[in-house]
Amino acid sequence: MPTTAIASAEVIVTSPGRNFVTLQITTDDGVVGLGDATLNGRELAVAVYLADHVIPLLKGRDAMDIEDTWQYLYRGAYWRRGPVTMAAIAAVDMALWDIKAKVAELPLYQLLGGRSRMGALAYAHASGRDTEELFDSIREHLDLGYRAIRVQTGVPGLDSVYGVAASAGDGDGAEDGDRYDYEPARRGAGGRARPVEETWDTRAYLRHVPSVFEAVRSEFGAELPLLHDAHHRLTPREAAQLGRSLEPYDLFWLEDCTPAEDPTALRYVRDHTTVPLAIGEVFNSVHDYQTLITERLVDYVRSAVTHTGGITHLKKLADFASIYGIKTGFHGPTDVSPVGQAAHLHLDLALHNFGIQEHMRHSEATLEVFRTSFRFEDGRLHPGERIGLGVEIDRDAAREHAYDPAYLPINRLADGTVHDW
Ligand code: KDG
Ligand code: MG
Repeated sequence: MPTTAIASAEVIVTSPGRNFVTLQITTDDGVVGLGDATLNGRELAVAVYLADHVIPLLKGRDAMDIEDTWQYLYRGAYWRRGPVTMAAIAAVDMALWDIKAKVAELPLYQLLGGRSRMGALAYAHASGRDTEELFDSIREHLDLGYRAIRVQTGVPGLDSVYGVAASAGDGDGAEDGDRYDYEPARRGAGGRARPVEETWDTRAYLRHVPSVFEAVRSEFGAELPLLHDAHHRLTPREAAQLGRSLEPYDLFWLEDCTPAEDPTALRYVRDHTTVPLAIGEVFNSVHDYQTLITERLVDYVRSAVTHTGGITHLKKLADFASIYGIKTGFHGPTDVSPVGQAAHLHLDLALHNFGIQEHMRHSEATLEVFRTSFRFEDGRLHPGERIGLGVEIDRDAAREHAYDPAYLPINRLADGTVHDW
């Protein structure tokens, strides 16, 4: 038996501001690896999948055999893909890469090919219910050092819009009195949480958004890279209209303009607008991208390591995309834990076709549980020089935060129909 045989594996569920699921794998000679398995709003499904169906298969396997373990868990399940399975495999995969890099006594990026750059250009989320709030938020992020900004805005006539900061202290995980610029999953003690229901009006949104980008460009100039997320809400025709109306403002990308499960929708969008397109945060396999990549229907692939089968699979996706000149823009919301974000940063340093990295700052409470060595300099993120992924979990701090059910909001149209968000 090699000393790198897996001795034990454990699922850690903790909720420092929001819920996280982490897999901790330990080898016979005591090397510990961490993997992120957080599936926002459906966290316990992955925790149970890991505990009941994956951990019993891991004991005794050589932690060094990462590709073989990936294929064993993926093909062995028979049921291919799906967010729960792929998040579970992702967590195992990340933990094994963490172990391998620790055994090699190297930061993980060295095993992924070494550095292609000194840091990963990161974009932050700025938002406001109106232009004044939005400008304040953009200025705040520029002052923090960000050099690329995602712009989300309230829409006249709509009470609230997903992704737009509102007041805090309302169970969203932000500190009392703070704004939050991340996408909330609403928490509720004792399992009483229910999704918030928001009303959506596409015509009002399509009328308003171009005027916001016009204002942002005239205030902040032509150079600042600007991004926008449409959260899968538009039909292909509406998305084409939005793309065209945003062309004068030179976006870095328009994200998730149509429902992601229909790749053919983007053919129509592509035919009608030159706005750069990004999609993929809800995908969980390289196969989800096959049409989009081979037909060059997108410019950026948006997967998260946590939801797309881990480092092994995300590297395959990035390499596949690179053949078509498509770049990465990995999904980095706060529901990807610091462990998952560390994996992104190591890939970002190493991959030749890196594009940009999403960065939503984790709360202080989260960073007391997950201790990172990240650096942020001149708008660029770096995972630090610790060996492995470079993240440690404080188990005592983790125990202080019990799981608290949380759900993403539901959108409804004025007639009551449930809509994409
Ligand atoms: O869990 C869902 C969030 O991660 C998602 O809404 C965030 O769209 C998002 C983004 O681009 O970060
Ligand atoms: Mg998004």
